[in-house]
Amino acid sequence: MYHYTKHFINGEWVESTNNETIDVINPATEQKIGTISSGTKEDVDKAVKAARAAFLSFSNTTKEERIQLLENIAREYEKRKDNFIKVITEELGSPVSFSEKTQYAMGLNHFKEAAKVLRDFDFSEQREHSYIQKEAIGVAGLITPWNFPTNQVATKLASAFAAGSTVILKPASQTPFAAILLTEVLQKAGVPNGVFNLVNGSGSIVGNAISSHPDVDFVSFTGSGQVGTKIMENAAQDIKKIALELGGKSPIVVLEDTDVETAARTAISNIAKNTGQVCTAGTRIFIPKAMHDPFVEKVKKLLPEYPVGDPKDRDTFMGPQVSKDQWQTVQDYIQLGIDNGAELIVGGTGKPDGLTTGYYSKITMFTHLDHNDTIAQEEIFGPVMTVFTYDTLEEAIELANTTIYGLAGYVVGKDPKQLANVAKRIRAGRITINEGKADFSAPFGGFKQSGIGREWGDYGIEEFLEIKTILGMPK
Ligand code: TAP
Repeated sequence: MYHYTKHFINGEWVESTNNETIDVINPATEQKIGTISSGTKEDVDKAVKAARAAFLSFSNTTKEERIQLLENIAREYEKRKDNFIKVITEELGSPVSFSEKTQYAMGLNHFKEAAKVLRDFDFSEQREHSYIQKEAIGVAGLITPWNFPTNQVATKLASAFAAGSTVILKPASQTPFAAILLTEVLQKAGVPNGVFNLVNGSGSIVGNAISSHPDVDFVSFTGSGQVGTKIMENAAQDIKKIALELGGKSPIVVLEDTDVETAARTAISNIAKNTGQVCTAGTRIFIPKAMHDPFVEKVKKLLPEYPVGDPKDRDTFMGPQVSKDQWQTVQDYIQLGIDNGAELIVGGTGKPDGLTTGYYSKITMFTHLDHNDTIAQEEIFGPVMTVFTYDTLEEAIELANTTIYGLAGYVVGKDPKQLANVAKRIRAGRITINEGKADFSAPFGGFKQSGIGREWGDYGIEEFLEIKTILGMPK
């Protein structure tokens, strides 16, 4: 049982100003695995004060000192590999193989990448008549979701530290323990007192206190559009800079030269990965009309190769939803699809056979529905896909772009010209062609209602910087 009733402020674990706690549930067992403190506005005030006091010295550290710090963090993180995998599997229900290859690895890569990028990063530039200086933005508030507990936190921390900003982190209260383990990593790596502060608690209290705090200079948020709007409203009161990484309803465009097995595997793995709780998941697939029936048959045939079940089992491909609420949300969307007359290819409501305990959903695909239907337009954040056919690529691209979101997109096929053409025309921040190797130096973020700003690599560092122009600078 994990029991953390303290917050990490100014380099030490301190008592919360509130005795109340929040229970954390393992979604695979439905059992309580621990508690965290339900922090308050006063706890946030203390953390902001510590971050402000540490800012002057930390923002004046050299680039080399911060590279060293990021490398120390990566080293300490690696030492705790097994602990990270265990904790993420327990609190999120992420299958152990996914916790290792993706969840754990992504967190590590952000620290390594920031150290690498920093070596060639220029914080100043001499122009003919001006000197341009980039300097740390100040105190940053980081508010993160539960779906990638180390990735979401690490990308923000790595960029903040690389820039020289100090932070207050509020992780999602459903998955707080990976962030607590990360706090141990940062302590051991020698992050100076006050540079990193952690306040646990609910979004409506702690998150709200951070985004409305007059002494927080920048808020970097990842999560839902509704909360993103609230953060924008709060930030507007004192013209605080914000970066928002919100939801998506990403398209997968399948070209006619694609073999049907590739199309079916791309579809299933996209929605089943992390139980569909992925902001970049491709959830609307567009396939040539002639491919529809073979695609449906192939999906049915391949589905047993993607087992749903106990996250501790190495062979499990898909675990449970993160919580009972999230499970209910997914069920409601599936029921809505059925009620509106969409046809089920696989899946449906209820739990998969034999899984009575745990918040498990079925991998679900719908076909023969209208692209304007709610389940084709709203982010479900579960293993649910909608299938559409097209006659011409023009039609596919137009429908792919008919969404309020613009986070990601996928193109699957062989013809290089068509692949590049479709990739360039999807209005979204990250397009993947076929397998598309991961690149932690490439910017991550969305168009339209998928967000504002970019994370990862040098673009991520830029978010934590202010730009100053000096005219008449003595040379
Ligand atoms: P959110 O409610 O947006 O939660 C994300 C983070 O914001 C959590 O740390 C949350 O705290 C905090 N928060 C909640 N209310 C806040 C407020 N008023 N002010 C400041 N911070 C606040 O997302 P969720 O409930 O976890 O998931 C709901 C939906 O959001 C999902 O179904 C999915 O569509 C979307 N979502 C998107 C993403 C990405 S990566 N784009 C990630 C997760 C969820 P607590 O949860 O601790 O209260």
